[in-house]
Amino acid sequence: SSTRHTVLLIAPVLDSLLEKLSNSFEVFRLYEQAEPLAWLNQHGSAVRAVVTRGDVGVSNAVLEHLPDVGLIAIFGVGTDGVDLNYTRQHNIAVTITSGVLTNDVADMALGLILSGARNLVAGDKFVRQGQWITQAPPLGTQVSNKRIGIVGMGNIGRAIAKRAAAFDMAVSYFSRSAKPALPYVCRDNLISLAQESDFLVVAASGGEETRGLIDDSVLAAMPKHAWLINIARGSLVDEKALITALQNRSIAGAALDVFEDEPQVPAELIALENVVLQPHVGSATHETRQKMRDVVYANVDAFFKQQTLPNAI
Ligand code: 8YV
Repeated sequence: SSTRHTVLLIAPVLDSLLEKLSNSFEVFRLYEQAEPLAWLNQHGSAVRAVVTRGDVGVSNAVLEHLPDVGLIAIFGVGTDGVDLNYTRQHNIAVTITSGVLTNDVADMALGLILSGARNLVAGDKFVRQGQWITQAPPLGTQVSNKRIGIVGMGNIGRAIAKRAAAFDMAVSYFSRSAKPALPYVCRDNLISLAQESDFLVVAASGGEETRGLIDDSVLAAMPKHAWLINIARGSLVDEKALITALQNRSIAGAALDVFEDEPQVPAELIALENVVLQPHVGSATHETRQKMRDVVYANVDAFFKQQTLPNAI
């Protein structure tokens, strides 16, 4: 009915979230509008809450058409797709799905380390294509007891460190703030961290502050046998420089869940054998996506009930 609160969905999310929201609110899908700008001009003033994904965000150009918006509920934890200066100035609350996806993303980081170093993807192909019948499988690289360098020591970085410690790995990290309570070695210099890491794992926030953090100089500092792992944001890694390093074998390989221009993945990366590629699925388990759905819903619901937002940033 016309008395229902209006929610604008910027990008597709879990079907059951759309369903749940639609049961209580008037939900519009901007991504299904043939003329998004015309739609915004006509209906934007009715929108009170926006729901979007961590990997998509919402542009100021869209927000400028929503004079009454008071909430951006993110399905995910990354806020790099939202201009937080703009939302502060315009009194727009932002919520994220904090807590629920940490373990899955950390699991993915360890999975990528093992996939790369232990040739899991190549080994699968080796069996399927019948090479095992006639050839000895290639040797991999040991993971246990190696040195892991973690870029970013937030919740996800810590969960990766904990798992790495169980593999008897030596853990060091680079972070915007030192965490003296943690039993890991803190490096204030990314080059030093890169030099001493057999596996360099990117787990920091995206956004302008960290854009291109892993540049040619960091890649050049990595040992020749080292792997780069990225489960954070493609924006943190200079993809061109990475491709060059991989082609020149100045590093051993890369295992990547995220890319600069998703879902586009450069043909040069696809052509390389020393690369493991995943379609941004760090948080993509049934269990976690349902929890993310419930967190997003709870925040939208609280907003319209004028209650405290459970997951405001
Ligand atoms: C995405 C993520 O939100 O948490 C994040 O920031 O990148 C992911 O969880 C996910 O791709 C949504 O589909």
